[in-house]
Order: sequence, then C-alpha cells, then structure tokens
Amino acid sequence: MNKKNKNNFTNDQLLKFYEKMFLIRKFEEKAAQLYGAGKIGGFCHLYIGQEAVVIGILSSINSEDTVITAYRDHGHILARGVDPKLVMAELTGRKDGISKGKGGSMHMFSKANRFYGGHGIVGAQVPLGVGIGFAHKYRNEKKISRVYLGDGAMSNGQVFEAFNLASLWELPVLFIIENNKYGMGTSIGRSAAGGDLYERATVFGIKGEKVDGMNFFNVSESAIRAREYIEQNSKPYIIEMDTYRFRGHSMSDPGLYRTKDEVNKMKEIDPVLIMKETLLNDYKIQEDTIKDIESDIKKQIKDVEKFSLESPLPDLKELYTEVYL
Ligand SMILES: Cc1ncc(C[n+]2csc(CCOP(=O)(O)OP(=O)(O)O)c2C)c(N)n1
Ligand SMILES: [Mg+2]
Repeated sequence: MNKKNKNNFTNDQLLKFYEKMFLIRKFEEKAAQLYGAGKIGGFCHLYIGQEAVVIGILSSINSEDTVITAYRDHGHILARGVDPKLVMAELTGRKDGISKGKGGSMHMFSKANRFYGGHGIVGAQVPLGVGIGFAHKYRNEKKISRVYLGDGAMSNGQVFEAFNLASLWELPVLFIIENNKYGMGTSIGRSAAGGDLYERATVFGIKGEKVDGMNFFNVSESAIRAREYIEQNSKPYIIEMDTYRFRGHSMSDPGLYRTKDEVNKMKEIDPVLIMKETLLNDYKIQEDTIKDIESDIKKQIKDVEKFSLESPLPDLKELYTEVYL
C-alpha cells in the first residue's frame, strides 16, 4: 500500500494535496468561464494540466520558503495558500483583488505568503529569484528560493547569467522548469537546440534531473531530494518537469500548432486523475471521502465567483498609487 509513498505522507496529508490540485483545476475552469462571459479582461494564462508540478513542489516547502514564477501564476499563488476569493477578484479587476485589482492575471503577489509574483516578461523572474536566494544566504535564513520558469524562458539570455551567479555564489535556489512543450505556438523542437533543458544549467555546475511532472508522487520525491541537496550542500539545483498544458497559451489561441489527438493523448495522463486513482487504488482511500472533498471545493468556487463579481471596482485614485508615473 505504501509502495509509492516514499515520502511518508499520511493519507490525510495526501488528501490535502489532492484537494489543492482539485481546487486549482476548478478555479481555472471557472476563470475560463468568467473570461468567456466578459467578466475578466486582458491576458489570462491557465494552469490546467500542470497541477502536479506546483503541488508536488509544495509538498517539500516550508511556509517560510519563497516562490517566484512567470505569468501562468494562478495555481502558484493558490498553492501558496492565498484565499481563492482574492485571486479571482484580482482576475475580475476588483478592489479586493490580491493586487488591489490593478495587476490582473499576470501580476499576482503576496509578500505575506512569500509569493513574489507573477511576472509578464519571459525569464525576468529568474534573476529576481536568484536575488531572493542571495537575500536568504546574506541574512543567514534557512530558506530556499523556488524559481519557476517555462521551456521558452530556458532560451532567454538573462537566465544563463542568473545560473552563473547562483552557482558561483552557492545560493539556496531551486530552479523548476515547467516544460509544457510549447512557448506560445512554438514547440520546443522548433525553439531549443541540444538535449534536455536542465542540462543547460549543468555547464554552470548546477546539478539537476528530469522528472515526470504529471505525477504528484514523482514530483514530490524529486522536490524533497532537491531540498535535501540544497540544504546539505548550500548549492542550487534544477528540476525539469515533463508536463503539458491542456488549454491554449492564453485565452485567444486557435491551437493550430498542435493536433487534437496530441492533446487528447496527454489528457489520458491528466495529473488530477492520476492522483485520484492512486489514492483510490494504492492507498485504499474511500471514494466517498474524495467525493466529499470535491463537492466542498465546487461549493467554495461558487462563493469565489460571487465574491469576485460583487467586490467593487478600485477607486479612481488608485490609478496614481503604486505605479511609476
Ligand atoms: C522577453 C519576452 N519575450 C517575449 C514575450 C512574449 N511571450 C509571452 S509568453 C511567451 C512564451 C513563453 O513560453 P514558456 O516560457 O514555455 O512558458 P509557458 O507559456 O509555456 O508557461 C512569449 C514568447 C514576453 N512576454 N517577454
Ligand atoms: Mg512552455
């Protein structure tokens, strides 16, 4: 029964991780619906298909550890424990949004929850995340900076400068490549030369590995191994997650760059379903227990929607605060 549970999580802990994955899935489906209804404007990049990555990594994180990512960030801020109501209200551009309704989909931020964004410039979060790692080391904090980046970002120059300094200064940074095989409509095969993406960091002396990012258990094992490596060696580490996004790059994506067959094939290894099946079959968790969790989340999402539509728009004077003029 515990064959796959090498990390010694209790069933209750595993159910909490499943609950978070299911929350992200349902939150994103609701965001897509609200976008279609014209309630959300601007860019909106959904995380559907990649949930095992963020929750597998979460299983290795202390609450004091820091996280930074790019614009596909809703799942990341939810994983960090920010109230889904405040995240959805950010998407609908309301006063109660986590960035006061002024940041939108790409600019979620919560210093209280150690989540440092939400960044729209491809790759720009990577040197920032290394800077956060530098701060942890400089202040003698026992924290690790988790820095997420896409396969597309892995061909961005500043990323290599950041790898160099992270390794040279022996910073406590875990780089996590979410290789979902596409940067907008460009497949990885058309944009990246050479072998696996994580190997690009090994030339700077950063150790790493590639992992099945569709399976929570595999991600979690690798994340815990990475944390131990960073803590014991005071050096950065990199994990490449083999993952996939089921929806378009953002909301206006005709999807002409891949076939429906390809997407359907990947849906056979849907990370939320894999987690659920593992809990049912390997951990012998009762189906009713899982159903109860799912129906609670569905109810919660209804409240989230209501809140995000009833929250007022930001005051006009907010146009002049917290912005460069
Ligand atoms: C510096 C920069 N160049 C180009 C863009 C336009 N752009 C937005 S998303 C994107 C693709 C990035 O793909 P990837 O890093 O794989 O992340 P994913 O969208 O798959 O999560 C590009 C090129 C940008 N935002 N910033
Ligand atoms: Mg990508």
